[in-house]
Amino acid sequence: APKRRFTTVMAASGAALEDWLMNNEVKSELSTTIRAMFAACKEISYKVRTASCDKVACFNDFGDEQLAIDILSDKVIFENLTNCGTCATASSEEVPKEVPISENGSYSVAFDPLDGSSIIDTNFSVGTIYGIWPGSKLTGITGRELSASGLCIYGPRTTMSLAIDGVEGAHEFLLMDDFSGRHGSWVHVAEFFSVAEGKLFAPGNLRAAQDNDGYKELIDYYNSNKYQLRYTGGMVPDVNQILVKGKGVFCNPASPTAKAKLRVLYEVAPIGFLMEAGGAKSSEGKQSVLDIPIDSTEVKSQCCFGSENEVKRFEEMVGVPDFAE
Ligand code: P6P
Repeated sequence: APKRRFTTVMAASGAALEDWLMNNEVKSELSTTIRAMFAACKEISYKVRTASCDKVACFNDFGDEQLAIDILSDKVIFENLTNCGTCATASSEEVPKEVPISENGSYSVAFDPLDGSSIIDTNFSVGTIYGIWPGSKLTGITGRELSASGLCIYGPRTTMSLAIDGVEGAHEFLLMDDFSGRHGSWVHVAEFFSVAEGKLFAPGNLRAAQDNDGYKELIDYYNSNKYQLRYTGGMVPDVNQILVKGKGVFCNPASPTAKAKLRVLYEVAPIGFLMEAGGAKSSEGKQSVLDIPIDSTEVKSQCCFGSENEVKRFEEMVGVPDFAE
């Protein structure tokens, strides 16, 4: 497991985000977009801990009931990206926004501002997921073309897991926070290059096992081989644990009555890019999730992320049922 370099949240000894981006020779326009996402997530980290998580009796463009914090998080990200000259944005909370094409914008960002917000009231960890693509298109693309992707985890600590095309590994940054929501700074504290075999499993969409025999057999295999169950229902911490622990498997399969619910643009592709950069494998049942054509912002897919053997087991036992959307 990676050696962490911080003793307390206020005394991390890693490189500051800006220095780390420069040391890794990240192109300035990509660096600007990445830093905008870090700034937005820092603000959301504060708001998640202070804003109301009441339902606001309104629904997003996809019919999901929204919480005040959903809308707040979406707004914070959009504002930070607009200020940094992004070409286009697409949020899982609303129909794609085509921001005015900025004269110096080179990237477009798709994001799920607060994934798992339905479990905020239980005080479970939630997160932000984002993918940064070159150019101004957010459809007619695949995860293979990603320039960068990240996961921010709002848990007991706020951390960001980030992968950048051309920079080896997945990287963890800690928000060294004075908890004022204004003065915290991001420092690099760990890097991940491999996901080994290990008996930790996070089985999503469990109801799909009722009419997906392959999935039922896979769950039976995990149980009879004494795997550790580690599942909260929040995709961000549930997949991030596999990077940090360097082992295990997360899956969210489909069935005729429990269709694929995770969206490729906002969740599956950015997470696949990050996990594969961190040494994991990914699959939608027969191929890497990075090869799924993103023909619309709403394309959904089953997915699996984990060590090579665990992903292979998923492909052999679950595969791509003909009903998977
Ligand atoms: P299930 C949360 O709403 C979410 O989109 C993901 O964060 C999470 O992995 C999934 O749904 C949970 O789905 O069917 O396992 O409860």
